[in-house]
Amino acid sequence: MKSEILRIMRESEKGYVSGSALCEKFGVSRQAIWKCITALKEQGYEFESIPKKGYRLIASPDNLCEAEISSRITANGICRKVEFHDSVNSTNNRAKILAESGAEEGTLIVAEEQTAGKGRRGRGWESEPGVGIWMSLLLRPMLSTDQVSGLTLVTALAIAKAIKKVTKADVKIKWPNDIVLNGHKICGILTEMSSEESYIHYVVVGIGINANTTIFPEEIKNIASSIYRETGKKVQRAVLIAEIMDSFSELYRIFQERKDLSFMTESYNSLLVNRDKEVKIYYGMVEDTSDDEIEQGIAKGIDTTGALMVEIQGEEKRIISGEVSVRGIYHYT
Ligand code: BT5
Repeated sequence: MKSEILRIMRESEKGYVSGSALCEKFGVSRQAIWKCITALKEQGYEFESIPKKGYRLIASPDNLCEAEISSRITANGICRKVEFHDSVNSTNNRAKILAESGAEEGTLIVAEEQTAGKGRRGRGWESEPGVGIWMSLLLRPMLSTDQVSGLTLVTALAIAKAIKKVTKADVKIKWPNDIVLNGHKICGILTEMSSEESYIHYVVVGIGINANTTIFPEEIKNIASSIYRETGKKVQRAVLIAEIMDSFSELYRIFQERKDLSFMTESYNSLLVNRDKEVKIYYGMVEDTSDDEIEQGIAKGIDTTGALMVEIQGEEKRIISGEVSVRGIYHYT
């Protein structure tokens, strides 16, 4: 009921919603509505209440909770259900458990803190509470297994568009799974799949965004940053989550229809941070691999399958994600 009350208040044109209208809508007593409003106030929401007019929402805190997120999610988009945790080991792990027990596509797991956030290939992901967006979306896509890596690119573009819309920040994409701002990593994506031969049981798309982080651990302080650190403006995390769900819904629908990325290669490539720049390709995925495992070339952009085209000694080579790590020559990007 809390998320519905918030949604109704946000959508109400004049801003005021009468207590009796809420009672009627939910079929409950005034006392029950008042209790709900009091609980919301305790969570940091501020309401103005005027006799005969009703309640008006005047401020929402940046606290993540099920009601705050659900009340902002668009009804006909991909996200059907939000499960919120104060703390969880990894939202991807939680999403996988739910997927195994039959949870529907569009289940979104969001956590305030992850105690064992994961990056790719066993790497860790710093997920301190109160400042980030740590979430995973469960998908049951109508795609073949070799098209699934495209979902990471679809997600990256959706996130970049949403961050641009909400914050106006000039974010870029580092192929295949990072979003960068001013050359620093502000977001990473971890896509995991469960499949059998060519049949996909489910895909979990994990998204980690440093929204309002101010301090990073020593090991990542040179590469990582947050939207807040780069723009000086705090992000209301639930607003950004809802915007990401909106932009993802649209791109995901088209990708499933077309089965390739031709519809978005242009917009993706226009945001590619190392387009037309020199990159090193590390075939061992680690940056201290021997010289014969490294190639150098000019990144040209993605093709319709999502592979990165790199010009190496005059020839274009398709680099497939999952096999390599691509870095700039002098810098993380
Ligand atoms: C990624 O891996 O970038 C994927 C990160 C996905 C995190 C989300 S959070 C919600 C969901 N649940 C999870 O458990 N995971 C997903 P990769 O490209 O392998 O990058 C990992 C590397 O990024 C680490 O080895 C660090 O160097 C760096 N790193 C760790 N934490 C970071 C942070 N908060 N911000 C920026 N960089 C970080």
